[in-house]
Amino acid sequence: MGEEHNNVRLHGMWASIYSKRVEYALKIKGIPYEYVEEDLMNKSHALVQYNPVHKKVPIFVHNGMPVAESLVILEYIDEAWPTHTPRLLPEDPYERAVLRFWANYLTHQVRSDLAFF
Ligand SMILES: N[C@@H](CCC(=O)N[C@@H](CS)C(=O)NCC(=O)O)C(=O)O
Repeated sequence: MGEEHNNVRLHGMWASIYSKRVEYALKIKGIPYEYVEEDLMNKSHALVQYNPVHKKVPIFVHNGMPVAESLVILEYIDEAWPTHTPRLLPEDPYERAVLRFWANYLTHQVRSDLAFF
């Protein structure tokens, strides 16, 4: 897919570590994007429409197609922009599995440590 056909928008929230994950990934890979700050006390129609299951940020919208869940988004970015280095996930399947384990562990740890964020 050519760069000129990429319309990338990120719906996030300034204090969300999950949103930050995706912001950093886009910056590290040099992918231009539009950022939409969400008020989680007054969620936008777009947020609810794009993530009807969880209604949470981050939501990544690529050419009108929404992707939810920060770790899923990171993998999507790596796969959709394969020539943009560095790669976010290792090539080696075992190393990818180890990374996924620790990413999941941290996600669940943070979730139990911080009730709201
Ligand atoms: N597992 C999700 C967690 C996302 C999440 O918890 N987002 C929070 C902000 S940090 C949110 O949108 N909360 C709004 C709500 O729970 O209504 C991910 O990794 O993207």
